[in-house]
Amino acid sequence: MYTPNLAPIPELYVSYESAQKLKIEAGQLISWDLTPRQICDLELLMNGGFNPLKGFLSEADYDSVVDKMRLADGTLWPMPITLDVPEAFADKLEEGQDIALRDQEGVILATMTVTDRWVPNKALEAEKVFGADDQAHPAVNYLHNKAGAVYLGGPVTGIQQPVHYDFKARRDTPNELRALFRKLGWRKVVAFQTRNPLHRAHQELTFRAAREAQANLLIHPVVGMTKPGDVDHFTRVRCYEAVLDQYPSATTHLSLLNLAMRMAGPREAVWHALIRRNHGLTHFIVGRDHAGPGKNSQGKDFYDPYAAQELVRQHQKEIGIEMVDFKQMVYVQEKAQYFPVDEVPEGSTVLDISGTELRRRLREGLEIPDWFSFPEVVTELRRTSPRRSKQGFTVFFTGFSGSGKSTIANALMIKLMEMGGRPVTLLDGDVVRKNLSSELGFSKEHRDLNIRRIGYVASEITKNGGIAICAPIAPYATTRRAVREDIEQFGAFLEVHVSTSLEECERRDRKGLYKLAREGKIKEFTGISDPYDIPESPELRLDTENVDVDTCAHQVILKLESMGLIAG
Ligand code: PPS
Repeated sequence: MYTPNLAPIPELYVSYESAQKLKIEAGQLISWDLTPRQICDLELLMNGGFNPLKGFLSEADYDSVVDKMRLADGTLWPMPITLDVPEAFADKLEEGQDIALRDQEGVILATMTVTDRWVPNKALEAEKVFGADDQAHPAVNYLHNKAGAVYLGGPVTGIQQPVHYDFKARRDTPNELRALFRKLGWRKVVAFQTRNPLHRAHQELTFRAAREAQANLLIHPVVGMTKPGDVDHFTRVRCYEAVLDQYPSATTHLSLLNLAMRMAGPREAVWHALIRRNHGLTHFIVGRDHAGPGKNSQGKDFYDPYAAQELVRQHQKEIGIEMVDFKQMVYVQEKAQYFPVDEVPEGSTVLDISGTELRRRLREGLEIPDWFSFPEVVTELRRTSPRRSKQGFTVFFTGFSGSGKSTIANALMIKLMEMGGRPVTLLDGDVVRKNLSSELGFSKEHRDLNIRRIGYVASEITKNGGIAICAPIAPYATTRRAVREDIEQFGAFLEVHVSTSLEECERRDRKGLYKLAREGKIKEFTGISDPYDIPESPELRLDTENVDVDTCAHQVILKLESMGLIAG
């Protein structure tokens, strides 16, 4: 049943000569600049990783995939692969029209014939595909806050692969892997999917899986998009390379997969298995909580930790790949060895370090024991995650005009400069509007643009080890969240709600703007004629009434200390 068919899989690329011609013709077409996630999807569509898909899903396929994990013709396919665009772009198109798909530098990667265009029911997609319309789920958050309002569907004609400048030698298309397995005579190969660095528990799990299946091993980490907050793929690949010589080289291969994960647990596991089948694998490891997104907004797991195994088990025949399932691996002290949690000898001492605990230890520069990981991996991780007191961070003040944001932000900046150690930059609302956003007004669209610009600058400062202090009104919760996500990839984000009431701000009316707003002479004025979403759970809420500026700024310093961001 699982004997591999290693014949080449269909790709969507045209020949080199046709591609050269098509590229010139496609220059005349309306073009869509693909988002990072769409580039990942397109690469796997074109190289056969998403076989049997021939393009972005049509409406009928989408409806069927969302509803029952199958294309309209009944073929198993659990994940909607859709080309989301803003309404304004979709309005320019006619059905049947060809468009060019470009990467972020403008290179034409493919053309697509737009056969379908529709407005999806995103809440339904969230419920059905991800199990809940809860924005604590990264893919649901993406769906509602990043993805365009309209989906386009239609067949894709591949012109060229997306360009990668990193780890070129470690990237293989499905057909390259199939050819490699043919060449090596590997008839059985088990894939290990991962988005984390490899520690000893993973190594033991992969050894056991290969032994159990009597198969060769493909370490097949995802380097496209993973869960926000994960260790970046550059660091991870250096970690994988560091432990590769712990594996028997004659039976192990490391290959990188440019997949954009959705963290959809059970459905994602079925999808991963299909992708691995397309890459010529015969076996696939599914562990505990495969592609789990973490906790929902009620603090509970989105999926049962073994639901993914169950769903893959039900479909493995149809997929044509055999699942190798594993319980969580834990370290048994007395045996100095790893065991699946259900095989631990009775009465023994079990040790484990969770992902959260590992991140804490790295952040705080604490010991990471040898039984847990390899010294080379720990060194690599420490290089990219210096302890918190050495990392950059952003303090983001939000509140009404005249609430005191700028004054407190200024005081905080001076205090931090007095302490020294890291460069401090203040991105004050008014100052940013003069220098970065002078052409913008106060519509929702313009405010969002303004805040995203501030977020972008702050994320660059944070990435490079500095302190960014931002002090705009930032009235919209979704925009604040997006900025938080951008920044948290690189360092801590401290949201400070300056909670001075509207009445108090209006009473102070330091710039005389509230009077003008009441008179209707300033339109769209926050709190008067424009909304303000009160932050639900900021890291700090400052009440400025009857508290002086110095005390407010000091409260921020204390909070930063408690978060380990500045040495006490
Ligand atoms: S936003 O919503 O975050 O983009 O606003 P921000 O960039 O912080 O700019 C706010 C400052 O602009 C002045 N101003 C207005 N604020 C709110 N609504 C309207 N319509 C408006 N028009 C001008 C106001 O002085 C704000 O300064 P602060 O420092 O917040 O008092």
